[in-house]
Order: sequence, then C-alpha cells, then structure tokens
Amino acid sequence: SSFKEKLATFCPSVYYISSTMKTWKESRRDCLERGADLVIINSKEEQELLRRFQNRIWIGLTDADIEGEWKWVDGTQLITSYWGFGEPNSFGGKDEDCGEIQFFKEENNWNDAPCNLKNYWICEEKLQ
Ligand code: 2F8
Ligand code: CA
Repeated sequence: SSFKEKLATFCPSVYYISSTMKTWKESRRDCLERGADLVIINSKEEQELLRRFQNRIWIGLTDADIEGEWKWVDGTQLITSYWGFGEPNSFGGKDEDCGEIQFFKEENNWNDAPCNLKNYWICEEKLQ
C-alpha cells in the first residue's frame, strides 16, 4: 500500500457523542464551536466504530448544495459509502438533504433524512 494510505490510517481523531438532540445545522454549529466538525466517515474502521451507537446520529454528509451530489462537510466527495438498502431516497418525494446513521447494527446503515429532524450527533476533532 502507498505512503498516503498509511498516513490516512494513522491520523488520529477524537469523537464527541451528544447527549441531546438537534437539527443537522445546530449539530454542526455545536461541533464547530468545539474546534471539530460533524463526523466524516472515510474508513471501514470508522464505520464500524459508529455502528455501535443505538440512536439515529447526524454525520457530516449533505446534498443541500446540489440535489443528489453527496459531499462531506470538508467539501470532499464520498470515496466509500455505507448507504442502507434503498437509500438515499428523498423518502416520499420530500427533501432529505442530511446524512444520518440509522438502522444501528447493520453494516450499511446510512440514511438521508430531513435536515430539520432532531437527532443525536457525533463531532470529530482531527488531532493532526
Ligand atoms: O424506510 C426508510 C425511510 O424511513 C423513514 O421514512 C419513513 C425516513 N424518514 C424519516 O425518518 C423522516 C426515511 O428517510 C427513510 O428512507
Ligand atoms: Ca431516506
């Protein structure tokens, strides 16, 4: 494997799990105030770590800018994705522009949900 891949593997982060529920935007604001941002999932390890929580959780994923073009909060495109079966689906023709982890325990458990829904959230602070 390349040097770049190894760097990514060993780049440590600290994660904060909320104890209250907020909309996606409010959740993101909380993270930014901590010098962090909503969690960006870019490895299998990270997805596995986040699977153990038993609530619906906002992640740093949105297609609010361009419908159908999912981007992380740092502006990067999805490399690997873990969408649940049939997701993202803008359920019922509604605006579902924010990414959450749903259907806990399932390997592929991301869902697009309405951004004004109040969920728990996870912030990620990169240490390097
Ligand atoms: O079945 C998946 C579907 O479940 C809910 O809609 C019934 C979700 N919507 C909300 O939680 C508001 C959908 O996003 C999801 O696709
Ligand atoms: Ca959905």
